[in-house]
Amino acid sequence: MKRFDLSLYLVLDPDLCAGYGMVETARAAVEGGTTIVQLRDKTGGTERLVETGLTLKRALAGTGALLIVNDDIEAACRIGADGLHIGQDDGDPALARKQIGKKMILGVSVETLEATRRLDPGIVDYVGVGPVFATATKPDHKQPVGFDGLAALVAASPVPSVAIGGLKGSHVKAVLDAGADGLAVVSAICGTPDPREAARALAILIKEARR
Ligand code: TZP
Ligand code: MG
Repeated sequence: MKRFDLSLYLVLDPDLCAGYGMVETARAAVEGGTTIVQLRDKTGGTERLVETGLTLKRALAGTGALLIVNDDIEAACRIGADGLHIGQDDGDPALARKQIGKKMILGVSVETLEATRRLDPGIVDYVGVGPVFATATKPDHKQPVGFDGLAALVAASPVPSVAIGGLKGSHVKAVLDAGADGLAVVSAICGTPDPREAARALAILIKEARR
């Protein structure tokens, strides 16, 4: 089994990162305690994703934080990312696994118990579970699952899980109590005036909740 830390998983959004840019936001967030950074940009196409991803990879080198690319297998491979994340509508995880090889981390989003139970732990390394709450960051999101739904999905998952959707500091304890291995956030870090401090505050809450 691969070893990685899902504790504080930052999903970058180009609009919400407009102030500092995605690379600076990620760098600051990692200084604050973010353990994984996902490059998620649905607007620019593969070439821009590769360009940003290569810059991000250099920025994160030596920090211990992992770089995951959303959706785009070609970009993930060309960047030499640590992982790929796909949703339920982004194709078959088994096919993605074949294309990215054995070493890369593969994450899959799940919203239902059926999809969670179908996961093959020989193929998928972690799940993103949610949305826990409704969020303006992803207007087309599925029905929110709440903390009870989160707990049920996490319990059904054969792989580690990270919760996503409308999460902020006040939710840390309930998310970890539901059994998730970490929190994935966009606006709670990207949309703040000080991403380093926002990440630091979340990382402290996560550490405290685990005591
Ligand atoms: N997938 C499900 S909800 C979501 C994604 C990418 C967006 C979460 O954004 P925020 O700002 O943390 O609510
Ligand atoms: Mg997707």
